[in-house]
Amino acid sequence: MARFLPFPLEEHLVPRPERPRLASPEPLLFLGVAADDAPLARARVVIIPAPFDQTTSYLPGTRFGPRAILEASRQVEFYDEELDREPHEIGVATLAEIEVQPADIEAGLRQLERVVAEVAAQGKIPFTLGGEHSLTLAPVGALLGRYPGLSVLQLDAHLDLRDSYQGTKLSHASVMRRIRDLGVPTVAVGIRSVSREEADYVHAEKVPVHLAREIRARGLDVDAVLADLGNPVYVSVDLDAFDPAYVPGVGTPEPGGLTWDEGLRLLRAVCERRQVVGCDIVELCPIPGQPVSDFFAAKLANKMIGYLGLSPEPPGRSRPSRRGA
Ligand SMILES: [Mn+2]
Repeated sequence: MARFLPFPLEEHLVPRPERPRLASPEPLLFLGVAADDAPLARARVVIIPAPFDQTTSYLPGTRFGPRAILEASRQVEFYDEELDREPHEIGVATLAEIEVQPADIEAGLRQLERVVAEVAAQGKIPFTLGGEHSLTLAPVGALLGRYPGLSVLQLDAHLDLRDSYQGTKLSHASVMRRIRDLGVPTVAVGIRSVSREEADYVHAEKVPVHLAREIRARGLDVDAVLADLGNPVYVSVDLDAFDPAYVPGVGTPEPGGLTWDEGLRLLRAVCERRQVVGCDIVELCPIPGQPVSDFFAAKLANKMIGYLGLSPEPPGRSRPSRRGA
């Protein structure tokens, strides 16, 4: 027995490997275009990732939305065959993610509002990637100061016109009510989920609503939507406006939604015929292992940037002189 002892246990340990250094995460940039190639100074569109996820009521996970869109955007083709151009050539810069406080929605909204206000002050178009829909209050609030005649085009399955939901007035289910409280007219397209309270509000306030059911029955009447819209316009795209067959990864999926082509036709028309001064794509709730929704959102963002290139420029924007000062 004795010959087995003593046995220095240390010799029996697996030698400690050299721990490989973790690569520090690269900042995610839209389309993967390097910051040197897309400087903020030359950007007409500024991407603002905003991972809000505090009031999601069905499926949480929208905090992962912005990162998933930026990841997927690296696979989006630069060239757009519809427009015969590369949309990013108008200048696209990507900012760092907005810091969101889990227990303080208002702090995150204030930060987003400040960032959007600064982007707009520089004559650029703020393009927020969500994140849950409650975030839209911040960019609309920020832009309202610059554009008093602002109106909002909302693509959505839900009206989001509840006075409050689950105890908060800042819920994603109340965001359009808060925006209308600011005196901003809203036009809703793709709606197919309505509460009794919202139906009563729509009738009392004469909110223009283009129901998905009517769009399915008679086709999408782009002229009718535009006739309801003022100028300039903020465009808020809740991905659940589209049918979940196209984009299942959303916080609150609803059957019977818009097609990809209907959405594009409407977005192109509003960019061509109105001054679009800001926009967002919200409510992406990525499904692990199933990137179709992430890619849908990323490609939609790139299409939207292409259409923004067709939109009249905001007043006061000075193009950098090629000859210099
Ligand atoms: Mn919705």
